[in-house]
Amino acid sequence: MGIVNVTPDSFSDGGLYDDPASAVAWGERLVAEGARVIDVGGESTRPGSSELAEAEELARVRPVVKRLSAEGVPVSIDTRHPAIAGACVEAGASIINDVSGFRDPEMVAVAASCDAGVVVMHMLGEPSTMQRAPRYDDVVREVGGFLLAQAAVLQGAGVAAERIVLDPGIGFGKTLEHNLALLRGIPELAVYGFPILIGASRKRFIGEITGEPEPRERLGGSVSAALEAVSHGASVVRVHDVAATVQALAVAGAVNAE
Ligand code: PMM
Repeated sequence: MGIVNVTPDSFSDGGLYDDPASAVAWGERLVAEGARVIDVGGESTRPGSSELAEAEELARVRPVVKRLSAEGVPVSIDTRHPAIAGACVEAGASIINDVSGFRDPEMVAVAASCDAGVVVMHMLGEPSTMQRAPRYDDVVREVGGFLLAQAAVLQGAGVAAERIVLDPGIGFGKTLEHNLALLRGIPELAVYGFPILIGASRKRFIGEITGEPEPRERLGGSVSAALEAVSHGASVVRVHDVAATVQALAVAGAVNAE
């Protein structure tokens, strides 16, 4: 899954593709590099970010979703807002990626009213507060429990199990140790039978491990995180650097083909 953030302020690529034409061109490039899905987002959820006016978010993402979908690219819409999810599915998006994990009943209703895939992500609290001393007794068990409960809510509303992907939400209300425990714990999350998505690309924990303060300079760490995620059982990796990740996964796949 390649990332297209149509935002002026994302932590890792903010401001690079904040007009529709350059965002579409970037998405096309990621597809050429081997992305199978493009995740389009218009609201930064970085720690401390504030909620954007929905109209502004929709104006950013809709033309990008529409154009890429019309070109036959599978598009995922990264939003916490039901109206935006619904409008983007109508514009051609085939996946709803909700970083608040379908906690909003209206978001569940949107999912139930269409046939899009859904990514259920775990976040502790809200983006504005999530990194204030996050605490868990057993992070893998607690995150897994939340994801499973939300999958049950979606299924109860009529969303078939085959449409559901689970994501432990690397960096969303987690310390370095929590993020590492979740990556090691992917096999425990995968036993529920839903595919697991991991978004570790360029995130702060990579900076904490390596000392690299600049997100764009975290390519090696990001590729390593993607390889580890897949080797632990992730089915989808959400990444900024598609070419390098695809190449690394091809080699890892060949080595492990026996
Ligand atoms: N991370 C970000 C945004 N959306 N969606 C899912 N499902 N999983 C993630 O880990 C995730 C996400 C934040 O990263 P970005 O600002 O680089 O897009």
